Amino acid sequence: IVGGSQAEVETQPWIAGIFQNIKGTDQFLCGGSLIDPCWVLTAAHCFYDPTKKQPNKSAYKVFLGKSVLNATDEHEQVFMVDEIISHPDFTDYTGGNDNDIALIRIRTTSGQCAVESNYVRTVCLPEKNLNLHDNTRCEIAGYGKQNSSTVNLISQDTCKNKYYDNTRVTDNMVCAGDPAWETDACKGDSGGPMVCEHNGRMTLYGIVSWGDGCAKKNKPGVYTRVTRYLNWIDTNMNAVLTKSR
Ligand code: 4AZ
Repeated sequence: IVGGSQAEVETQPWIAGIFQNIKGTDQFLCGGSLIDPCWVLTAAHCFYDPTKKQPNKSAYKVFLGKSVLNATDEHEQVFMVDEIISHPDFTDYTGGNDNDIALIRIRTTSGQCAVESNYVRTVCLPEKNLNLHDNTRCEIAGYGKQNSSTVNLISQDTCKNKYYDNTRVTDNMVCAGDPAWETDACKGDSGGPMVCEHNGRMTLYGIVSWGDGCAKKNKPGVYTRVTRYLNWIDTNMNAVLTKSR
């Protein structure tokens, strides 16, 4: 996050940190959001590797309840990954990052999912046709330097036709930015949540996906529009349930 402020994990207790083991060391890869005790929603581009058909599940670890990146937090919970489901129509960077969404199922070594606490909690998914007003203030969080901030939703028309070119921003995306362009999601925040308050609940409205740079004038952050994937999420979570029984 650029231009944000320090945040404790209690203010965004659904935020997940996804790490990848590279040559024996765990490196931070992406953020994510806990949507069910056993499932984290993140961005497909986090796992995109044109040289591999399937990511190597055993290389990843997921942390919940963690306020700081490089130290053990007494409230953290750590998990292995037993499923990574990237959207089959994800178009990668060259295709514009459309359908940038992935589900990962988490398990402790003893087979448990997340345990709710003040530090670990699921976030609500939006209702089906939720279309929040332009300028709605939303919160973004990540494990970047300063890790929480607010941005305003930007109209689809303005984002498509004024800030980016019309073909890059699809209806599966939603743009958000700071009116002064001082704060934004940035490298390392990918996959993490953009939550907006709706009917008194913090609702997962976007997933950090892409943007032209960070906090650049007229170049808002672009987020995966979660409302477009509610059926996909449901179907895939249930398919895995059925498979493992
Ligand atoms: C990135 O590289 C990235 N300003 C994430 C978000 C944005 C730009 C880049 C949006 O992960």
